[in-house]
Amino acid sequence: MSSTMVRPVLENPLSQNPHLLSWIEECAALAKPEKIVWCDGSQEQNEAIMADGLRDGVFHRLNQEKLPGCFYHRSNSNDVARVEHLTFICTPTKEEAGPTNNWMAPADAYAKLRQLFDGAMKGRTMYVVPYVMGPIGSPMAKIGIELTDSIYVVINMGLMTRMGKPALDMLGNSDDFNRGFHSLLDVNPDRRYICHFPQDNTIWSIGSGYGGNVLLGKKCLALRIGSHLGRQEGWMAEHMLILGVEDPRGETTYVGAAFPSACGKTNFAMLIPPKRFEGWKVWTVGDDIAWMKPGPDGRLWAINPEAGYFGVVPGTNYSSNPNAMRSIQRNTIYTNVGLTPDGDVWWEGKDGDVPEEMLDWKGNPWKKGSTEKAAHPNSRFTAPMTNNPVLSPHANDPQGVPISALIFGGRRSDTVPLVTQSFNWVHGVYMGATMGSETTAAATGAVGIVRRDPMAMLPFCGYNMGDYFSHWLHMANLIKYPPKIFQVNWFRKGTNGRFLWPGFGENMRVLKWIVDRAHGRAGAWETLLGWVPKQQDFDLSGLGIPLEDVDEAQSIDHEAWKKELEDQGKFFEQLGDRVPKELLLQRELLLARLNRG
Ligand code: GTP
Ligand code: SPV
Ligand code: MN
Repeated sequence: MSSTMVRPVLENPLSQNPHLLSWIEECAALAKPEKIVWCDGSQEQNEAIMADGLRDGVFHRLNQEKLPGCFYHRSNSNDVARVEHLTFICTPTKEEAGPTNNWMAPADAYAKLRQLFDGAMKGRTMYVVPYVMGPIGSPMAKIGIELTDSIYVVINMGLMTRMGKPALDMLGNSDDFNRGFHSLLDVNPDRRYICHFPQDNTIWSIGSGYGGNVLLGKKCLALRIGSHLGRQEGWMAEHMLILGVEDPRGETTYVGAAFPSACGKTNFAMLIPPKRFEGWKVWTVGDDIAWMKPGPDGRLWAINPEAGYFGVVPGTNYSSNPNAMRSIQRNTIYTNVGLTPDGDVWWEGKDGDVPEEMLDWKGNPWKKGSTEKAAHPNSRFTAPMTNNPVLSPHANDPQGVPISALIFGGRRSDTVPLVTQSFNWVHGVYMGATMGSETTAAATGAVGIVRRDPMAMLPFCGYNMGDYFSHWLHMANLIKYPPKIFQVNWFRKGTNGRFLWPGFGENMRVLKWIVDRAHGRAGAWETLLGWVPKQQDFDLSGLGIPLEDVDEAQSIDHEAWKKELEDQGKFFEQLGDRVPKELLLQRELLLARLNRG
């Protein structure tokens, strides 16, 4: 850094780690904050920082009788979702980032962002946020330090990660930590970049204050940098929920499920089985991210690196997701929802009456009957996982949980059946790799467009997608008892545009078949796409919808699949010659089966 650098005062450093201190000094010399505050994670300090946030208007206190410990935040209206076009993987060569990622040469990215960071924190406080991704003491856990000038980030990191002193204790004097550097700058989309430097275990994020762009432990470290580390170290970082299904005998089976953003992970992870499934229970281990590593017993073990939920608010209610509702009644941050005159929150799809008037997510007056949405479609809650009534007793287990099944699920109005089991691991990897899904409000850009989103990782894979597929194939060699792989689609629609499958709690029926199959105790028919449930093995009693709808949700439309395979072919071509041959052959095989049928 420049020789004119002033040594900023590091008041009461909470660590004497020389690598950490010199890096903080370097960043502070660039961003020039007025003050540096170390976050220790204590309740007292969190409260003091929240008090500053309330004073500065970053947060509003909600009605503490209705929502104790809950606060409200509005982000800038130009800054309400992840920005995939401004997210970069900065590897030494473009080839390493691959055709699905935006790429900048590391030197260019550092130079460009250094200019933006220069003086970005003038007159502001820089918070040092130490955090652990993963249960404390887990051999799979990783440490990150985020330097940020956003109080919103500090408070959210406190809910989403194991934040504070334990992270510094775990780090000791090691140099092995993720270096995250974030500034709001002027929250201008023209000066907004989310840059990842996998080779340096470094993330620089500037110009945004929103979710996945700035809570650097989440998508940036746990997925983009994590996937890079996983490939090097023989594990997997996936955009997956983890749940445990307990059967009436008390046996719990763990599954991981990858659905793209806003496609049902939080809902599935907190599922309450319908009445018919008396004695069954679902436990949440995680709702967004899984780190999975082969264990000494030959099984695949998974931890949830996070400690909280950053969940989609609209559509959440006591019938769709009662456990989420119960999780957000206290100590929760609400971002970009509607605000009622009595300090309560509201969103489209909430239970109860629509308020006569309120302020919408932009702060504008809103009246009942308005055609504008009161809550932004990507409005979010941040809640500690300890609020969840069905939090798995293993959520803090350093060893994680053993995974018996992996599920891929996109949002598809047509073509993809309700549930299919792959023939084997390679076929399952092919199913995941070719997954398509309609885009949602979780990222800026058009909504409802089908795009290929391999393993729900299109926006999150930190290296070449072809190499990522190879890593998936390679993992089978490291796992003696690999999980069975399934594909689901909760979102298929009938001719009149309504969902054919009721979804939510009723997904338990599909989940039970998956669990039974994983244990080799349920029947299945072979179809050209894979194994599907036999009628007698798929419990539909008391479902309350016409069985023809279920048949339609499960149907295979050959013409639609021919089109689907064309699209998959184009995608593979776009990915280039790094796509493993096995996957190309899987597509050829399916095409041959289709053309014969
Ligand atoms: P991210 O946090 O963005 O990664 O999203 P997510 O995958 O956790 O999605 P979430 O569970 O928040 O669900 C997103 C949207 O999908 C909500 O509007 C839900 O109401 C809807 N949804 C979830 N599960 C189902 C389902 O089984 N059927 C239908 N029709 N909709 C669902
Ligand atoms: C997603 O978009 O997949 C999310 C929300 O989970 S964010 O943290 O913004 O990435
Ligand atoms: Mn997500």
